[in-house]
Amino acid sequence: MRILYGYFRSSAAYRVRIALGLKELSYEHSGVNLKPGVSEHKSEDYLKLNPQGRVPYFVDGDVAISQSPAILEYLEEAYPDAPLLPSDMADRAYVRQLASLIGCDVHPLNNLSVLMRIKEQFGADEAATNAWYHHWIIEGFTALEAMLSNSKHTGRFCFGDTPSMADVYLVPQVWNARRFNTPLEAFPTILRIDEACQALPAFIDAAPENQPDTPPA
Ligand SMILES: N[C@@H](CCC(=O)N[C@@H](CS)C(=O)NCC(=O)O)C(=O)O
Repeated sequence: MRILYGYFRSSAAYRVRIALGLKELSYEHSGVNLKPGVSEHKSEDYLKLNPQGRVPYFVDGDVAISQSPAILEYLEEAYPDAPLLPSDMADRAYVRQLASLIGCDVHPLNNLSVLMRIKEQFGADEAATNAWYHHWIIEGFTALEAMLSNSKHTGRFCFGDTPSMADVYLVPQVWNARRFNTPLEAFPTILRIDEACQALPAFIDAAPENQPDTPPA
């Protein structure tokens, strides 16, 4: 039995949902409400599962792990069909480079707990918090756009014409950037790839607006 503990708006859980969809792996959804004031991720029960108090947390039979990069690598090894990494070692490193730019250098700075911390510790108001958010997205996407627009590997997707781990990281970050009204016109390659992904069922099914815990509009 597979269970994904996640939150509709969590980019890290969104990555895992996309990968599960691309690999056509069924799973049960367990909603963990991160909304300030509700904070189910800090509840005693959830902390027993994941002491870090973050989502996603993934269970696959006897395997139980947190951290989306670890979950994605696990899925890739355990379920190699519909591979998300290329067969060539150097190509795999390239795809991981794109994914890491987002997963290590953009997303952690714009996480809920970081945004709340700059409000609490430095008194950042909404405008300052948004400026912080936009800064890190624009810095990361500027580099990513340069990599993608100059690479021979770029096709319909980040690497060739089938979705890879890089697209799994990219699409949730673009969704999140739009949520915070980040200007994205300077990133045509990123937007083109995002659009190509949005046409695929795995990406549509994984979208925040299509989750069981999505609040009604
Ligand atoms: N590096 C972790 C990051 C997980 C993470 O920060 N998840 C966010 C949602 S995207 C979260 O649970 N935030 C709760 C908090 O910051 O308090 C991963 O990729 O799984």
